[in-house]
Amino acid sequence: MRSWPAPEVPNLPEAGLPGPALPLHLHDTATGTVRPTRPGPTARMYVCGITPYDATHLGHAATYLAFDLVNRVWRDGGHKVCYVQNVTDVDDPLLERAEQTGQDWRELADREIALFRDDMTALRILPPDHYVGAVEAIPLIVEMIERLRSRGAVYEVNGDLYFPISADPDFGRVSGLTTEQMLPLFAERGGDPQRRGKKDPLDALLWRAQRPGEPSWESPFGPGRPGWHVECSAISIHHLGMAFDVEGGGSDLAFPHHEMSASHAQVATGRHPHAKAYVHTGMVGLDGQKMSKSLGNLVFVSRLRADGADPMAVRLALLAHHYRSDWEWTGEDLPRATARLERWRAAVQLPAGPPAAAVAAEVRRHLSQDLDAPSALVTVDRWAEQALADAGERDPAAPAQVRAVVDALLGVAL
Ligand code: 5CA
Ligand code: ZN
Repeated sequence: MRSWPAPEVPNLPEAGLPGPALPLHLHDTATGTVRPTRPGPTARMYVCGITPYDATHLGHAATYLAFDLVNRVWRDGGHKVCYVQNVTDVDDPLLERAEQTGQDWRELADREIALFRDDMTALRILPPDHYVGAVEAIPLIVEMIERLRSRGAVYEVNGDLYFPISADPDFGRVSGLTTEQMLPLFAERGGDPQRRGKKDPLDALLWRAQRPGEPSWESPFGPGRPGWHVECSAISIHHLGMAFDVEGGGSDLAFPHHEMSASHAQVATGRHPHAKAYVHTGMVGLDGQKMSKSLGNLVFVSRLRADGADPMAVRLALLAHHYRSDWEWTGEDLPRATARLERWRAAVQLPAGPPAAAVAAEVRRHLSQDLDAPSALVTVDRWAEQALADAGERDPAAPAQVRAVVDALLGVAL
C-alpha cells in the first residue's frame, strides 16, 4: 500500500552538532523496565496501524508521534531504520461501521486511509518503509496459518480456525497479566472467551470462515478472512524477521493483541522473542474517558487543521505530554503550544543566539531516556528565552543550528 511523503530530516553532525548521540532507552512492557535498545546498523520497528473506519484522532496521532521520535533518535545515532506499519483494512469494526452507514467497506477504508496519510504528512511523521494492508497481506497470513498448522497449533470450531495458547510456553510474557486479568480484557478487545467448542477461553481466532454478506478470500482451509492478531504477526515477521527491535502501539494493544501476535510468531517460527522490546503509549482522553472511535468522544487532527490550527502547534501540544502517561486533551493544550511555537520561531529568526551545542546535547539526553519530550521542550524554551532576552554569549550560527535540532529530533519545522 502507498505510504506518505517523507519530510526532510537535517543531519545534525553536518549542521556542526556532532554529538555524541546517546543510545535510546525505552520502557519495555514485557520486563517492566526502561532498557537500552541495541539495534544493529539497521534498526527494525513495527507499529500497529489504524483500523480505517474513522478519522485520525489525537490519541492515534500521539501514538504515531511517539514512534516517530524513536525513528528520529535512532537515525541521529547513525542507524538506518526499517519501519513497518499495517492497516487493518478488513475487520469487524470496519465492516460494522460500513454496514451501519450504508457504505461500501472498501470505499470507507480508502477514504479514511487517505485522510490518515494527509494527517501524518501534516504532522511531519516519518512514513513507514513498508505500509501494508491486511487485505494485501492475505497470502502471507495464509502461509503463517499453514506454518502454525504444520506445528499442530491450529484447531477448528465450526469451520473457524483457532490458535491454542497452550502451544506457546511463553504465552503471557508480553503483558505479564494473570489469566484472571486477561479474561475481561480479551472480551473487551475483540476476543470471544464465551464461544463454545474452544479449548481455552483465551484461544485466538486465526481464520473466520465466510459468513453471508461478509467479504472473504479463498484459502486452503476454505473461504474466509483473517483474524486480527495473525495479521500483525505475519506482516511483522515477513518484513522484519524475528527479534526485531521494537513493537509498538497504544497500551490497549499490550493484551491481547501483542501477546497473541508474539505467541503466533514464536510458535510458527520456533524462535523467541517476537520483538526485543514491546513499547506502549498512554491513552489520550477527553472528558474523563479514553478517546475512542466506539465512544465517539474524538478530537480529529483533520478537524483541528480545517479550523486553522498550525500542524506544528498540534505536534508541540502532543509532545508536551510524556508518551507513556495517560492524559486528557483540554482547551488549553493548543493555545499553549501555539504560543510556544511563536516564541521558538521568533528566537530562531534572530541574527544570533546562545550557542546551540548545549541545546543539542540536552535534547539528545532527554530523548534517549525513554523519550522525555516534555523536558526536551523545556530545554528549547530556555534557549529561546535567553535568545529573545539578548543575554549572554551570542553565536550567529546558533539560530539555524537550534532550528536543525528541533527539526531533526522533535520533527517540528520552525
Ligand atoms: N488496527 C489496530 C492495530 S493492528 C488498531 O488498534 N487500530 S486503531 O485505529 O484502533 O488504533 C491505532 C493505534 O492508535 C493503536 O496503536 C492504538 O493503540 C492507538 N490508540 C487508539 N486510541 C488511542 C488513544 N485514545 N490514545 C492513544 N493511542 C490510541
Ligand atoms: Zn496490530
